[in-house]
Amino acid sequence: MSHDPIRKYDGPAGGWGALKSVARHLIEQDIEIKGAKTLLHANQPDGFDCPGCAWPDRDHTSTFEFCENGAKAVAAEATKFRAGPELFAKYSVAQLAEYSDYWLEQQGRLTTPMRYDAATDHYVPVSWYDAFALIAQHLNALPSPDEAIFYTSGRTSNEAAFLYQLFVREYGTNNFPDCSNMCHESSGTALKKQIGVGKGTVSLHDFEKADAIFIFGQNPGTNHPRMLGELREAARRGCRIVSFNPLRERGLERFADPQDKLEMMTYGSTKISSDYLQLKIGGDLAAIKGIIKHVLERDAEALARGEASLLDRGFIDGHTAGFDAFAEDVRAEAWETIIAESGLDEAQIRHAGEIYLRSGRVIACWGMGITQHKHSVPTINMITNLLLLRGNLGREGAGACPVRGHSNVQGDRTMMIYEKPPAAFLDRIEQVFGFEPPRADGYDTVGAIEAMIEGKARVFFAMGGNFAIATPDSDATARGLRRCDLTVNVTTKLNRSHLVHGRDALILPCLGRTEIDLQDTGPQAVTVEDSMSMVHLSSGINPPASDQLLSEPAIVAHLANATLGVRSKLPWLWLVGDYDRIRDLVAKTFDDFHDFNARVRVPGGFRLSNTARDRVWNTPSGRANFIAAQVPTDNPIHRARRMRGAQPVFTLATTRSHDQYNTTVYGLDDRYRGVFGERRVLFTNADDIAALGMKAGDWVDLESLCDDCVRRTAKRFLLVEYDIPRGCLAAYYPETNPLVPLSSFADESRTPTSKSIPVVVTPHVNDADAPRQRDIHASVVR
Ligand SMILES: Nc1nc2c(c(=O)[nH]1)N[C@H]1C(S)=C(S)[C@@H](COP(=O)(O)OP(=O)(O)OC[C@H]3O[C@@H](n4cnc5c(=O)[nH]c(N)nc54)[C@H](O)[C@@H]3O)O[C@H]1N2
Ligand SMILES: Nc1nc2c(c(=O)[nH]1)N[C@H]1C(S)=C(S)[C@@H](COP(=O)(O)OP(=O)(O)OC[C@H]3O[C@@H](n4cnc5c(=O)[nH]c(N)nc54)[C@H](O)[C@@H]3O)O[C@H]1N2
Ligand SMILES: [Mo]
Repeated sequence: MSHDPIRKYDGPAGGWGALKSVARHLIEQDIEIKGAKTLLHANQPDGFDCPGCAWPDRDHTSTFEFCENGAKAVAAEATKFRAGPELFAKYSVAQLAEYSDYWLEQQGRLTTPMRYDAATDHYVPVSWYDAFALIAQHLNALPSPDEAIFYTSGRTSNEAAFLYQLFVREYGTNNFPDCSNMCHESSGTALKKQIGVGKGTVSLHDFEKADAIFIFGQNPGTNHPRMLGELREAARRGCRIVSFNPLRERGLERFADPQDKLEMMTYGSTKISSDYLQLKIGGDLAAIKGIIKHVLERDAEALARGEASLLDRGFIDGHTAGFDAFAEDVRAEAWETIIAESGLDEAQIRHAGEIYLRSGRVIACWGMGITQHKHSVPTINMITNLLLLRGNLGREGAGACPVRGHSNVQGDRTMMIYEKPPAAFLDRIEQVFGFEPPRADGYDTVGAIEAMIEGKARVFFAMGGNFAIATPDSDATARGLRRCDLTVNVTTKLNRSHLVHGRDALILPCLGRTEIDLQDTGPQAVTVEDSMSMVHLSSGINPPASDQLLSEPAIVAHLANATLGVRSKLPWLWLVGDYDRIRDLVAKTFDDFHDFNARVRVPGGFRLSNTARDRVWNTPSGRANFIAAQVPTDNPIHRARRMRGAQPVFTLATTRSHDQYNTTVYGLDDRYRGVFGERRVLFTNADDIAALGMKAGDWVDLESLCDDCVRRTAKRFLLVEYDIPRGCLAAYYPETNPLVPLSSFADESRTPTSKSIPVVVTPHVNDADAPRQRDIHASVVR
């Protein structure tokens, strides 16, 4: 059957499949020659930072590192296609909304500022001058600056982010929801209170020295393909790689490096994970606590035999607090609970514990499989507890590695795109810039949606991203956005957020990373910070997609100028004439950025300080904290199961396919998972399919369960048999975002629980609610 969307994929990750896929994407975007040249400048000293992901590269000076998904991100930006005024003249907003996210993306780069015209339901061209005047008029008419919201996605450069937060704070609010709120907020929250810094502690060098790498809830084959290169090297020298993932992910199993001629010629590959633990969705806290329980039991036995402790007692005594209470809590947790909640058996957990004990240096990596649950913060605390036991923090070859998503999401936060700015930073702003910044905390992503729904926020401005569908509870978010007086999106490509808009709406097209950014004093470079705190320059090499595009820093400067005028303390337009001037202000604001312009020009850039890495603990106790946590047995999933009795309630994790970048759908395949030409799939255990009385290939509807009694459904998904534990399901985001309740988020970090949604599965009913379309690949908001 040639149209069957499900075909088993037997190859490794990478390999010829990756090369073929890149060639196809370049051809599809009609950019064979320019595209190939563009690719050679990704992550080069004189080139641009790859807009794909935040994984670092060797000193940012290495020879070209091949990355299939980086290539797709570059191709998507360098495309020949244009979404210009003709497109908007041809289609009304209502008509555009009928098309899928994939189709919207395929229209190409935005070329012209556009303003929504309610009379015709079309976007029409607007001058930059009028666009800024309109925003200024709305902002200045608000009774309070706190009624405006300023979202940021993670591609924004340090320079743009710094100016943006400065403008917004001078305007008068800390309403900075950002994509981080939905991403690694749980990591920042957990690490900050535990080790005093909210970032990872490792560098690439540590990957060369580690004896074991534990990977929790991350799919590097798709989302951080360059990480596979490091893992491959590590595996080859005998480092144990232990993966914790409910799904079998090909990239964690085998990888063929397209740069290795022998591996390619012989169709060979390298085994990545030495051990693969298929735990239940949300089972990580239990599994890690079990590993720790094993370690403590073995340590007690060793001590009883009169042998040396298996823990790093010197480190625990000299650097940590709370060990005794923590150990007591671990001992009190029953193995039965650990086994039931992790979905692993005792032998598997003890086996992982043995690997940990036998490895001198251990790195723990994690991704969205860890951060998007109700209990994400304690889970990350548990990962860190595990590291602390044997001093696996702040020394070579060991440490914590939350693998960041967007290419500058970490830098944006460093620049204080943050709704809860610390007082010391605000004091510094006041001292350096002479205005009084607002002191009250602002809205995060969930808070911003609630405020819009309640009418407490009336202007929504987005620096990048796709707020309408990246956020939880798509219908609720749409209601909020539609209540606004004005919605503005600074973006490169047409997306759903342009179509779910306020009474007034603007689309402001900006330059991408790959493009030459020409200002008064010549072409400009921007800076970004990768997942391991390295800051380096990025300069575009392609001519802009249209001569009407402005850079993000220029957009902020013009907006500030239009809104604040003579009220402002800053010479906005002068600042963007030369980005060195912006970097000088960054240097004055953050001590870590001293001599910014000089240091960032050293090839490879520089690394920001990280106190935890130096074993200095910026916590109230002055020490690294062991933090005890119960294995949760009363989460929304447990409650939903109790309520439903006999009807099976599944735990749904929403995840990325191989052909997407968050809400950007590049293609309809998910090669490594064997899915082709279809996105509405539901990965399900074969026994669960049988127990439902259904068969693979049937279409089903999903309804999520939440105690707020709102009915949330997502319709028409194809049942696909997959190697995943019973009771667990996986499907793609953003199609499943309507199922994530706005009120369901992680404790402390408020990250939406998009990896653990309680759902029931029923046969598909073809009613008016099902995605109609032109488009089965579905707009999630209609
Ligand atoms: N090509 C590409 N690259 C990307 C992105 C993209 O969309 N496309 N997105 C970027 C962004 S912003 C981010 S944040 C990162 C995201 O990169 P990842 O962190 O890899 O994100 P996901 O694909 O959402 O899923 C992660 C993995 O978690 C597993 N998982 C689900 N639930 C659980 C659980 O309870 N426990 C465990 N242990 N595992 C679980 C899933 O099976 C999946 O393998 O990638 C970045 N890079
Ligand atoms: N259910 C579920 N929901 C999730 C997640 C999940 O795993 N499951 N993951 C969450 C995570 S980790 C994240 S980070 C968020 C992502 O949320 P966002 O960051 O809001 O979404 P993206 O899809 O990355 O944004 C894509 C859009 O950014 C614009 N863009 C691209 N490049 C540029 C640029 O250089 N400048 C500007 N101004 N715009 C640009 C394009 O117009 C494109 O349409 O989604 C979150 N939502
Ligand atoms: Mo992310």
